[in-house]
Amino acid sequence: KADFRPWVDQDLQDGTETKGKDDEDGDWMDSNEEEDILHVPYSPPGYPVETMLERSKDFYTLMNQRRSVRFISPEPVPREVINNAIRTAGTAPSGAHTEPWTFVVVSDPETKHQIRRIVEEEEEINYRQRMGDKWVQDLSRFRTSWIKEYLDVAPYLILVFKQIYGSLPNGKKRTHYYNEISVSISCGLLLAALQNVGLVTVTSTPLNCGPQLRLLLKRPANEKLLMLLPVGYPACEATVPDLKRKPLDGIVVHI
Ligand code: IYR
Repeated sequence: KADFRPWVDQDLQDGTETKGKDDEDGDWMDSNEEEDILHVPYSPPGYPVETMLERSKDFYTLMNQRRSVRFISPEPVPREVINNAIRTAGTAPSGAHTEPWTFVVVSDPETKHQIRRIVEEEEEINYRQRMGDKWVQDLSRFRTSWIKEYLDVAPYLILVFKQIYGSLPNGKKRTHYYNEISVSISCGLLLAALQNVGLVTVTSTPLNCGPQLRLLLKRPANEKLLMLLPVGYPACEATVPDLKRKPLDGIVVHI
């Protein structure tokens, strides 16, 4: 019965979805306890076709310049820019509008260093043992490794947590439907918002680091780390692999 959760897509189950003993008990919110919502008219801005074409091209051009960057400048970035990017991420749609995300922004150098210690220790084991030869070989052309200087150097580390359930002020729990895909969408918006202001990041998903990082950052048990984004200006000596993207006819099927 506890395992019947059809809103968790099979493909998105990663083990961290499994309810622990702690998650089982507790009072769950009933929908009849929720307030009713007023429905109001909605009329967002529209554009003439010409403008649509131009805007679609401009936005594509901007986003097509986004790259995963692992060489980040220590130069400070205004906190309000980061806050606005996170506000944008928080506009993502979510299952039953549960907004199941927490963005932890770390700028404290000591905490960044502790994060680096945890990530590098686990990633060394990942590269040497857990990932296996094939995975490590598949990555070799990207020149990644377990050494992650950007974790000390980037002015901000944004750790994105998915809340696998909600905790309401009345102590009751609320089901967070589709929490993983909801937070993943918000990460996509965050990447776009950062690109829009000329900042860079890399979508790192540190394998096996979630529990330790959650404890370090004093996050509650209903939160699981989904992504770690180091954010800043690109270092002037930054390089990226010369990757090509699939053309439109390789990714679209019109029927
Ligand atoms: N998480 C590791 C390894 C890694 C895995 C994939 I798949 C990549 O596209 C890149 C890296 C790391 O961050 O180094």
